[in-house]
Amino acid sequence: MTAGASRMLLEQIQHAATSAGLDAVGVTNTAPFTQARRAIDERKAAGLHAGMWFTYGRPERSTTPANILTGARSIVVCARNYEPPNPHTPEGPASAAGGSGTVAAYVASDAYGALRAGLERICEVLQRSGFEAVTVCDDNRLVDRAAAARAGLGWLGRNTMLLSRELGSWTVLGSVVTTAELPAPDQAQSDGCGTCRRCQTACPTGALDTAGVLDANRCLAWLVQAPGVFPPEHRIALGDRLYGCDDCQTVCPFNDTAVTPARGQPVDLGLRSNGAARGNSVDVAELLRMTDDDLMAAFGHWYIPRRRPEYLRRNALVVLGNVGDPDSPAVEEILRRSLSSASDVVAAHAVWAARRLGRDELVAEAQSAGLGNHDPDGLVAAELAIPVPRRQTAG
Ligand code: B12
Ligand code: SF4
Ligand code: SF4
Repeated sequence: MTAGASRMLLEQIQHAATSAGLDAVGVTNTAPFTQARRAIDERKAAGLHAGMWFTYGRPERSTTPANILTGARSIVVCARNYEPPNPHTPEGPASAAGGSGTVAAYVASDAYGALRAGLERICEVLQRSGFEAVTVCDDNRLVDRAAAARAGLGWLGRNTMLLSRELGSWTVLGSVVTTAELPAPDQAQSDGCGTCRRCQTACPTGALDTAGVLDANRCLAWLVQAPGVFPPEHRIALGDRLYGCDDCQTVCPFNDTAVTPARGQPVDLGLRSNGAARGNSVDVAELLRMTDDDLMAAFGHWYIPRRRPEYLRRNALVVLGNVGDPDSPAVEEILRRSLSSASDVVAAHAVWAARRLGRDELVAEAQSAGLGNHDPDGLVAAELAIPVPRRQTAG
């Protein structure tokens, strides 16, 4: 392809991206992402990946884009902005007795759906011109942030987010890998963080104590998605977060000035049909009353470890302990029901929630009724053995 034809094709791509509502587009080559590879290897060696698979599973694959498509020459990388979280969520079930759980902003809007649709449009443009093209978005085959940084969409901040002066970090990222050779000048942006450390200070668990290196063992965004017991030492820090965490972004000064296009109402992700969730708030008591089928119908599009509803109930019980009304009959009913659950994960976290709310008598009653009789992995016994600081409630 001549340089002129290649530039014209890029213009068509940019036009397709803009008309599909994408907010930034850049191009990079398909050379391996060696710095990302090194970072993954180092984090794995230090155990900072906490057993996560994703891009950590096969680092050689996720950092070698040429493997995605035979003959690949370029990567078109795109960003799609989404609405930042509204801390006050006026429409949310804030007065719910069980408390209101918050959901990260990227979940409360369908940013990935819009991004994927835009990437498909770019694929069509390339394919019409006779090139092969595949989309890769939040996929284990590519390190999205490293690709975006190399394509000039921003720099990697101390919170590890891809950060742009224009868009901030409320973006999701995706790429089109293609056999077309597109102009890809070196346009990596310089670090804009300067002397700022706000994200590191704001992280409730110290997961960013080393700048630019995330310790997943302490990151709440991972812990709500990880299988097993929620680490007791991070339960109070979880606060009201049911799914995801936005703290290291809400404090970022570049997000104060970012251009966030108004895109109308948050998308109904099927959460509202049952009344349990509105905007980015979820009524945790109502969630805990749901059957497995209802819970998966409402929240099954989230990453729930091993597709087991007990893990979302686990998160909800920690939130209930942190923000629920200890005197509410509805909370009492949920605690009783959860303490008698056939799931050892649910029963174990119900022990913590009841004690955190100062309702130790419910635990004692449940023990008389057989709590812990089915405890193959000793989860309930372990909970009963640990001290739980009672939450101080007003009045
Ligand atoms: C695994 C994963 C996670 C894990 C681990 C995240 C992590 N930091 O590794 C968990 C579950 C914790 C997670 C959480 C979130 N995630 Co996530 N996640 C991914 C995934 C699948 C892979 C990330 C990866 O490859 N990590 C490997 C490490 C080595 O990469 P890195 O963290 O970017 O590391 C770079 C920096 O550390 C930098 N660096 C190294 N040393 C230093 C030193 C200094 C001083 C500095 C400044 C930088 C620096 O270089 C490294 C290599 O490039 C990607 C999708 C994908 N396929 O890429 C989405 C992705 C990164 N996640 C995304 C999002 C939206 C989130 C959340 C905001 C969701 C939420 N609200 O809960 C949080 C943010 C938490 C955070 N601060 O990162 C977006 C990020 C978009 C953006 N603008 O950056 C992505 C790209 C998904 C997507 N396609 O849009 N995520
Ligand atoms: S997502 Fe939350 S817990 Fe994870 S690094 Fe950011 S502030 Fe810390
Ligand atoms: S809060 Fe400050 S240090 Fe952290 S990513 Fe934003 S600008 Fe960089």
